[in-house]
Amino acid sequence: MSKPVRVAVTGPAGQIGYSLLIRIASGQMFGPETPVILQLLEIPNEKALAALNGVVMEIQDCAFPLVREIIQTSDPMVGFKDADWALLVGSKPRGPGMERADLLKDNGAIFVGQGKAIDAVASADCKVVVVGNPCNTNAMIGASQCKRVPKTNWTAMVRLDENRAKAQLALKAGVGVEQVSNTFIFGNHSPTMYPAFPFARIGARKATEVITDKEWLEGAYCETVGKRGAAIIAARGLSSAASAANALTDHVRDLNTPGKIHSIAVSSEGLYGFSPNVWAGMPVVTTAPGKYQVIKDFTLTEFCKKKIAGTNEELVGEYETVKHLLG
Ligand code: NAX
Repeated sequence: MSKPVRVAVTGPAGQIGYSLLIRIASGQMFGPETPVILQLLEIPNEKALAALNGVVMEIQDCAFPLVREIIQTSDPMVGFKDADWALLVGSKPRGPGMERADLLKDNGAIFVGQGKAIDAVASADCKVVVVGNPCNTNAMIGASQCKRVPKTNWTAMVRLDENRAKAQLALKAGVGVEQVSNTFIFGNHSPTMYPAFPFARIGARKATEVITDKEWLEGAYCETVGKRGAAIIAARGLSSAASAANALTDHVRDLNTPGKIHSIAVSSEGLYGFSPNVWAGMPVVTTAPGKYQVIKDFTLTEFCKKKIAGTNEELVGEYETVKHLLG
């Protein structure tokens, strides 16, 4: 057994939290040999804290052997104390009549506070994953507050989009998902994202050689992946939760597994035609546990450039709305 990993989770009483905590506690995220200390940070609201207490009772009732301790708090300085990983799931949902810009500003303020708290009390090498939307821009805001924790330790989650992209290609080709690889997501976690099918592979072949219906790839495929979240809300009456928790488990596990090739949203540094100001989904390879490098050598087709320009425009708009919050 290795040393316990301290995992801070925000929004643990929410929908995603409910599925996520079981995955962490059972060993699916950090492996069957790694004990965990759960540091659960909710808002100081009676209902949310009571719901969190119920979730904690359920984790206790699972009698997971890897769980060493569970901390429940509404104080970020306690929630993030010495955290090795901080999974920032909690955020304010978009209310009726609320403009996207207001959502960006309200959530931006949350990530200013959490970024400062992480920098003050988390482990100096804490890995931070942002799920709460708008996740790309929230990660940019949070990372900008940090002087001690490196910016490259902050990532945002586009893995749910990658998994959706993979599943849609497998369905169309009539193969198992295990045959599909390199389904990279470029850009924002929003309908403007680009699931870059020209780089995808099905078995040993390019996906575009197996699926030759260009109109479907450029049209229905991109649209289905981009609008999958809305389709789930329409069908279920609630947003994606179990699949989001699963994707976060994949994100963290692959980021801890050297050699894994996957998509995460990071500071773009101007790569692939993105503005250097924005945080964008990119293909990366994990180089060491928790460390990655962006894969820079994919050649963009004209269609790729057009799609990246579209999602970049939206990200630049988000940056302009929140730039006064950057540290
Ligand atoms: P819920 O509304 O069910 O739960 C959110 C929880 O966060 C609540 O318990 C709330 O009290 C808590 N919370 C709010 N502000 C907080 C703060 N400052 N500190 C700590 N806790 C706080 O939402 P849920 O369905 O769990 O979704 C959570 C977030 O994930 C949303 O922003 C959602 O948009 C986002 N998603 C992101 C995805 C991605 O791929 N990046 C996909 C799934 C999901 O839509």
